[in-house]
Amino acid sequence: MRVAIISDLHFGFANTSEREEDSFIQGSEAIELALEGGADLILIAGDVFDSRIPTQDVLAKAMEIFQEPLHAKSSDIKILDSINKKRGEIAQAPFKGVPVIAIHGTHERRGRGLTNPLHVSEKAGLIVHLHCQTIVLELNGEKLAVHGFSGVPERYAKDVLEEWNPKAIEGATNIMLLHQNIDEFLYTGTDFKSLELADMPKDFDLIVNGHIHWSCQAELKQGGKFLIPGSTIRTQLTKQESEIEKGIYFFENGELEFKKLESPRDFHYKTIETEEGTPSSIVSDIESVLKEIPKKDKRPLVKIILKGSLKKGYSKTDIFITELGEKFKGDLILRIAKNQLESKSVLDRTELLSKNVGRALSIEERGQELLKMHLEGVNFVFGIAQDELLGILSEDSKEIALKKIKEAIKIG
Ligand SMILES: [Mn+2]
Repeated sequence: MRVAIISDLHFGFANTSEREEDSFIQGSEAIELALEGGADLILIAGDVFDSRIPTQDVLAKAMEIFQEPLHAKSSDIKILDSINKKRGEIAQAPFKGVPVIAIHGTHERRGRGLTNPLHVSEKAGLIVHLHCQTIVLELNGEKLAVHGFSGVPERYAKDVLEEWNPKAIEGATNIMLLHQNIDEFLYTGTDFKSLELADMPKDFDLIVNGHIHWSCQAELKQGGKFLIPGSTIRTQLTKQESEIEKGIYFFENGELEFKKLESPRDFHYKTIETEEGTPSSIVSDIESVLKEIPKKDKRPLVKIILKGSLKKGYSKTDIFITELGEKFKGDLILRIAKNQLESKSVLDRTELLSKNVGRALSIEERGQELLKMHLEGVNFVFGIAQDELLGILSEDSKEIALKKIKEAIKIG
């Protein structure tokens, strides 16, 4: 059985910006590569959508992409069995073509009982969605068990995984999908323990983790391979992202094979060091770097990191980034980071108050940090998880959030 593995498509990422079509173009290429590459089955390890409530336009575009595997030549995969998911709950339409099985990630996760966009896609008959569930498939006498562990708040990941306790199905190839932080691949610390490779269940042939956007692999001590496929789109313009290629994987006969995506924009990550620089000297340094970037039909992404110090009397706001962006708009998409530039200006000192400078946090993590900071300020005793509270707040249900906080205070 030839299995295609994709992750973190982030449909709808950078909506209403110059990159708004990228997630669809790259996601669509990923699905096409899987089909052209002869996949019998497509697995997606979460963050299919960039938001928990995508707009109808985003939903429609994603659904159009998911029509492709439905119309592909049937791979004749049969469902043999399922665990924690009733047969009647499994969408049948995907099995008329090349089935797509997906878990939801951090970006799609909603509060308990609320419908996320993967539930919607499943109800529409486009995909099979798994959360703490297993589906056992068969093709030409070969058995494959897919175990899905959708994204859960990091601090509960270990407990939820232990409670679910997935077991490898005997006589089958076993693949697990999850979408969490994994300690060994984290560069910034968290105040709680993430899952580690040692926490992965044993006797699995392959464990696929989404969430982390750059691809890497490891051999598990308890046996089996561990794969992070990486995202199909660059959502964070980090140095690491500039050093890797975007693509999908195939898993067949125990071997992994990488296929590169051709549609992603080139991404250049450049650091400019300056000592006692003036805004005009810095702008001319930036311009000379930008002039060296090869032109492409698809405008490359360029991230410039300014480091060093500004001459006394100048503020970072004197460096006119918008004008530079305008000037090079036809050739590239420019992002400039000034937060590593030292300034003696009082105005800029306020930026140092931002605790998160230099830390690669997702928007959700930033939200959680902020919420935590504020709640600590009022001596709030946690009877309710911040993650849950943030989830409720981001759904705009202030009344429910207040009710939960009041309940929590009573318990506390
Ligand atoms: Mn992601």
